[in-house]
Amino acid sequence: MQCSYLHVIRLCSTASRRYSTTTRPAQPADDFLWFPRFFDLVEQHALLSAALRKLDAAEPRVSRRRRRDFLASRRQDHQPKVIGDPVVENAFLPDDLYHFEEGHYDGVIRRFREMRISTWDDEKDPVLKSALSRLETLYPDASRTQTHLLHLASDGEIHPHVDNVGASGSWILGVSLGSERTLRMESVEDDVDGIPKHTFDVSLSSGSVYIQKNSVRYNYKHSIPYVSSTLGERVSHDQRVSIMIRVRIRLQFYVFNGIGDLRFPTLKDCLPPTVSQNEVPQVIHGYKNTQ
Ligand SMILES: O=C(O)CCC(=O)C(=O)O
Repeated sequence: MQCSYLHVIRLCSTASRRYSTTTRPAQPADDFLWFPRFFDLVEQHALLSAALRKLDAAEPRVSRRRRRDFLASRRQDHQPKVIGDPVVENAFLPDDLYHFEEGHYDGVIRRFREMRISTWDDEKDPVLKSALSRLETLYPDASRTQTHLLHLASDGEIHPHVDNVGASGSWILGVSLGSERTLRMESVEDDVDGIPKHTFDVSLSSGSVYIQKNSVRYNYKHSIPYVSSTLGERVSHDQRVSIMIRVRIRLQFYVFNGIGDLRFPTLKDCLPPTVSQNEVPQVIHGYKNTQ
């Protein structure tokens, strides 16, 4: 498949607070990659169904029963299951049939389900298998990774944060499936008015992939706002699932002190050498391990 790759769309200089496509912030261009149409519809369906199956299986029995009853009544109403549905969002059931959590334990995410996975149940599905292998070709390096699934409700949102620097390494890849949302990136560094010095927005349509690494991963907060228009009006969304792949922190971060004793790493040890202490992100967010 033809895979175009662009760095960013809509960059914003906070000097004017006006969005422009010409103002480039100091560093992110090489450290933010965006593949707007990486997966075709067939691959999106395979990835989304596999992700929903995983998330559904982890829910309380009562939620699973409600979904089964809903699907049975839909069959009785002779509503056909749509095969090869071109609308990926049709894979979702109504919001109230999922057990969305109201708030993340650190307050960053609202109205969501999430889980960490180590395997896919449908690994023999040839479409899923080839989609996952193609995705691997985008990984910035061959280090070990960890995978999270995150399902946002139609009214779900993610507040600005930098992913826990003690929990994963220098790059984060996100696959978007379902409703299109906006990813907002804003520099940790503020200008004199306390407003992020640099921001840019990226449109996350279904089948797109983005990667934030190095300077962007450590020096930019990311968010998925509920209000996504640049003019501030509310735009209605449907549900969205993201598959988040993170590189693991390497064990070399375990350090020895001067007399050779092993000690556990501190936050400072986990930062790459290029990130100085005054650039340590203010907002730290980590995942609850649900598996
Ligand atoms: O869903 C996304 O693309 C972003 C998820 C996110 O912010 C996170 O997992 O920390």
